[in-house]
Amino acid sequence: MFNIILFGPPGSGKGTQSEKLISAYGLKHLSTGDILRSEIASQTALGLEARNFMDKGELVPDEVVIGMIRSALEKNPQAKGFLFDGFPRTEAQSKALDELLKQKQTEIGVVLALQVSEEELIKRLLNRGLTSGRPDDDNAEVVKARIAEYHKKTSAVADYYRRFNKVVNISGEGTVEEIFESLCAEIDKRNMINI
Ligand code: B4P
Repeated sequence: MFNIILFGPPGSGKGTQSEKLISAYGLKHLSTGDILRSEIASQTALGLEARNFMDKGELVPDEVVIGMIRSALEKNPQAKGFLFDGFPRTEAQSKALDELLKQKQTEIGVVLALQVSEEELIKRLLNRGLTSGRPDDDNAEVVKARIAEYHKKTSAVADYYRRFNKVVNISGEGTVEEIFESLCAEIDKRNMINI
């Protein structure tokens, strides 16, 4: 099994690149943002709770997202590897993920960290807000709150995995294809042949 975390601030291209990576490598895509949006669309209790946080640009509580990932891992015993997109977002989520993977006798192979300037992030998210219908994208204050939340809680995830030498920084500026090639080069170096 080879498991990847695609890491970066909101708007850095995680969702965009994940789509390409899962089809190139046959990994199972686990995006906590996508799962939460689908819970909101189905108006489940979890979705209604999550919405209160997401609409303000805040992170959803750790126990909620960790529970979602635990059940997604259980539902996919045959996966040859997972691509985690938007998870983990706190140090507590990172530790919980390591524990869940350990129970499956596997681990994170690499954390690919997309680097994008704050100006570009704001531009991309507000631009997506024009068409996405996502309430967290169409308001500059909420977009800024998401970026502040990233600095306050999520950047610690990269620090955590750096202790295990698992983090590789990748420029997230340029064309989608150029960034995809840089990501693939790092994955290929790490022997995806093993999966
Ligand atoms: P996510 O769904 O993870 O949203 P995101 O970080 O904003 O999206 P992403 O980074 O994938 O977007 P992309 O760059 O692809 O989270 C949403 C919310 O859910 C969070 O704020 C939080 O409340 C909650 N949540 C999710 N996971 C959680 C967790 N683990 N714990 C707690 N809360 C959690 O796309 C951005 C735009 O850039 C797109 O329009 C795209 O077309 C464009 N773009 C991409 N690449 C580009 C490029 N190279 N050049 C120009 N534009 C580009």
